[in-house]
Amino acid sequence: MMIFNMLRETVSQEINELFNAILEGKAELAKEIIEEALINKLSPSQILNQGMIASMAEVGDRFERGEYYVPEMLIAARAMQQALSILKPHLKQSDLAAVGRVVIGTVKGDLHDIGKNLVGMLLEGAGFEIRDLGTDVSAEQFVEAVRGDEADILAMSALLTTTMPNMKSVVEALHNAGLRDRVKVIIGGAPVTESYSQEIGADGYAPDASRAVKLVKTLL
Ligand code: B1M
Repeated sequence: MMIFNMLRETVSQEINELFNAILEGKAELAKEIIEEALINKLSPSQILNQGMIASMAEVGDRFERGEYYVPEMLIAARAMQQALSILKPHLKQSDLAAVGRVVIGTVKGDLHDIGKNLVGMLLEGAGFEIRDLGTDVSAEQFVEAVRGDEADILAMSALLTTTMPNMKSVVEALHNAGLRDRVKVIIGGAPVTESYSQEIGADGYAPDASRAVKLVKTLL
């Protein structure tokens, strides 16, 4: 019992330290803690969800309360990106040959890419071939990528209420290009909802990266 309690304390201490390292933008420290946590057999999903994603949510809350400004958000985001690169190999679930092609990007006007990268990483880990168009992707760029890559899935991310409507423009552009029936469209990101997905005629919405993988598998 005593050993079990000590183990639980170590786990929560490492998660807390990781949470704070990302919050304070300490990339090197965050990477070291992840390496240590993996050695101590913490699960990659626990590290990701409790230590990293929770920390970014706190960054957002501090920004809303006026305690953090854009530079602090940016520094925390950099720490998060670098820490993710350490975790990436551990998020892979299979080494299978590609089971489908996914074109992914963050919509026009939007520079947030951590959630989008995470979705891409987990899909790649599940055996999908990913073409990442990056951020601030126009409707024309999405359409051209679908046409050229013969993608099975078009995956769009938006983090701002002001850029979310650009998802609708992409669906319309696909219709206009005669490509809508050739590809399944999925959407996600903090302000996005299931009902918005239905409203714009997307094929599905996922609230997080692991459910995006499940959704893609279901759609294909
Ligand atoms: Co900005 N930002 N930001 N930001 N930022 C938010 C989104 C905000 C909610 C903060 C807040 O006020 N609480 C707010 C948006 C408000 C709104 O629209 N309602 C905001 C704002 C206002 C802004 C600026 C306008 C600030 C300014 O300049 N005054 C500006 C806009 C710039 C632009 O894009 N044009 C801005 C800038 C930035 C930075 C550049 C500094 C930085 C981004 C750096 C980067 O991404 N490389 C940043 C950050 C870091 C954030 C917060 C703090 C964290 C976002 C994040 O990475 N979360 C964010 C606050 C928050 O989200 N609570 C905030 C972690 C990530 C794993 O979660 O991306 O939600 P998320 O992804 C999730 C799910 O949403 C889902 O899966 C992931 C989890 O598994 N998901 C999908 C995401 N995409 C998906 C796609 C799918 C399926 C699921 O299928 C295709």
